[in-house]
Amino acid sequence: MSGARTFAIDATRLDGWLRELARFSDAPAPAVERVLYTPTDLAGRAFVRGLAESLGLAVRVDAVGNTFFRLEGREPALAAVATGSHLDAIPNAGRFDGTVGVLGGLAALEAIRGAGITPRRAIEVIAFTSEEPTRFGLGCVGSRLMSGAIAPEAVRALRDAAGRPFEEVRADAGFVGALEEVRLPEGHYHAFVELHVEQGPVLEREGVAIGVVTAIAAPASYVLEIEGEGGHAGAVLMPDRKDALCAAAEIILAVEDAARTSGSDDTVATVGVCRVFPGAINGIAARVHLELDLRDTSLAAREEAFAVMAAAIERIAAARRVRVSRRTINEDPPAQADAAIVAAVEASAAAHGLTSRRMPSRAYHDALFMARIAPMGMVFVPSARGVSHRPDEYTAPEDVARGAAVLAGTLLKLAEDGDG
Ligand code: HGY
Ligand code: MN
Ligand code: MN
Repeated sequence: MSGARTFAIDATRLDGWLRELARFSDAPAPAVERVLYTPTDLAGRAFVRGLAESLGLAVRVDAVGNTFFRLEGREPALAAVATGSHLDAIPNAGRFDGTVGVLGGLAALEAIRGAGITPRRAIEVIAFTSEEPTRFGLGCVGSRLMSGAIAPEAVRALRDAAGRPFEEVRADAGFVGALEEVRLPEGHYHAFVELHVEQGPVLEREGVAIGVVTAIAAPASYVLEIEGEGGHAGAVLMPDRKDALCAAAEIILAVEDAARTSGSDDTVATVGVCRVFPGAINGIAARVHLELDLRDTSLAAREEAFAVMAAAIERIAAARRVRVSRRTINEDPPAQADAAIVAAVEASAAAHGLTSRRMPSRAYHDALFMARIAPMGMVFVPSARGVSHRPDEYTAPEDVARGAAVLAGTLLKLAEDGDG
């Protein structure tokens, strides 16, 4: 059976699932917010689990809540093919980021079953835990543990903004078992393919239906603590100040400048969190907490940009007589998609009569870590106006359905692969 097998996915029905899931949110519609291990997260997970069970899929949940929906194959002993994405959503997000990969995966399995096909290898849809960094400051905790990209000890050391330990929050959410059990051995999966909205403008701008991801950019993130001297906004004259917020402002602009002038179009840097202490209108800022997100498709270019930022931070700290301490949250290498999977996605797109183009993913995904234990690929569908991580994030139902159909053809091709 070649990747030429085509499928028709009911676009309205799949969009209905996405709309239903978007109702599980801690933000007023159209915004979606579903933060790890909150009651809303658990309710969203329960909705998706109910859907998967109604499709006749077997369900397994691991110690951190990674959830595996399995369509059994003709040869259960063979390594399965996997797909999937995430259900959690950052504050003020939309209803497509991550969810298209989980619900689109379920729709793909339903289409395969509906065609009366039992694939040679089992196919699993994974809903990964904590793809977003919102709760504990680190993204992809579920797939990092699965792939061995993080030690369980480092996860046990995570604290949320209220200072609550990961283990306590996990237990309260009802997930049990040792973190060590989450790890999957190399070869556990024959292949991993993630369906995701592009979260950028390229496919829409070029009028292309399917993005075939060739690589996932290398993400890094850091915390900067800036310590100056507080004081009375009226009594301390300008030359005598060590204003942590003015130093932060200069650092943020230096970060932006280093990204803009890095020489690589793919260098992106963002300071998305800035917390000021004491945060009083008539109090000079004593301390500022910044969080920096830095990426590039090239590790060398990212590291070079970071070195420029670090030097600028040092210079600014000395000139303003403030202390800046830095903590690295993560520094991950990029991941390359597997050539055979790239070809399988392209073949499936062509078989469905769809245009496709190769492209990098500038956002990170669980696929970035699954690439460490299995050959990886990704399927992109267009994002309207390139928007994501915003309530007006949108992908037309027909585009989502086309992505799910191409995913189904790709998964089936891989599931018929021979060998181990
Ligand atoms: O930030 C990212 O790239 C992903 O959306 N978590
Ligand atoms: Mn996201
Ligand atoms: Mn995502």
